[in-house]
Amino acid sequence: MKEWLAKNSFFENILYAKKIDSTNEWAKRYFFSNKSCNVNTLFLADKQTAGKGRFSRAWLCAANKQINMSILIYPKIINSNYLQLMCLCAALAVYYTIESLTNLQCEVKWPNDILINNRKVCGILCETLFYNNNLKAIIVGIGINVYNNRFNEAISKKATSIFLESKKIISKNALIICLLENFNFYYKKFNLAQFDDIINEYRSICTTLNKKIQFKRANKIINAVAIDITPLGELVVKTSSGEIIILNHEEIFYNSIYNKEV
Ligand code: BT5
Repeated sequence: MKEWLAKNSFFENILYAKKIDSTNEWAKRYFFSNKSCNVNTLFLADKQTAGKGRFSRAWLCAANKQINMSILIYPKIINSNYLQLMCLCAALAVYYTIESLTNLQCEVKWPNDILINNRKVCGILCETLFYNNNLKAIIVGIGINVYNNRFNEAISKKATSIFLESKKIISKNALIICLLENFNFYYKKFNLAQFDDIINEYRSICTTLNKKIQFKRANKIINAVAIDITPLGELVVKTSSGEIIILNHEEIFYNSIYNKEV
């Protein structure tokens, strides 16, 4: 696969580990020890011992069952305002990859959770990398549950895998190759500043739109309806008191019960 990727993807550099703490942390360390290199690099690991989610949460990982990857990229247009758009590119790429290789119907929950039958099959974590106060690179971390047939109790009610949903063994390599092709497609659009195309496509697959949601603000739980996605990928919601609010990174919930996170 390494040879295929080197020839056919935009990665000049592909690194693989059997076991690592977190592919995002590995990419970060790599960036800081190769500051002048500017080479798009793909990090893949069979197991993560300290996978990270958003807001310092844990991403749980069973050895060899999941795709754990981080993409270290140096976009032509580099600006923190567009970080969310890059996450949406990754969500689009994962969505089309799972749908095309499995025929499963996925949902994209804003901003970048991929769900099947209301359970999370993939999480995405994008991080910015600064050097000398300048934003230099972005890490797009993608975790996909592929072969898991059970989950740790803490997440057993909200996680799923491609295997559990399809009862099929889909090759991880095939998924990774398709995912990189799809990501490259949206990444090219990003570098050409075709942001409207990205947002319009994202709007068409994001099932959060028109849904009743909840989020937390100043320790209060607010009920709202999701009404739009802004050109920068933020979520526009209308609260039950009629106020329009723009969310850019808050966690949102579909259920009326405010879930406790691990
Ligand atoms: C995410 O965070 O969904 C981003 C996860 C990104 C993981 C990838 S793996 C490769 C790369 N290297 C890393 O270290 N990270 C990235 P968040 O929205 O905060 O979701 C985390 C929450 O999802 C947890 O608090 C759990 O409730 C749940 N969770 C944890 N592990 C899970 C899993 N394997 N499958 C489904 N849900 C999980």
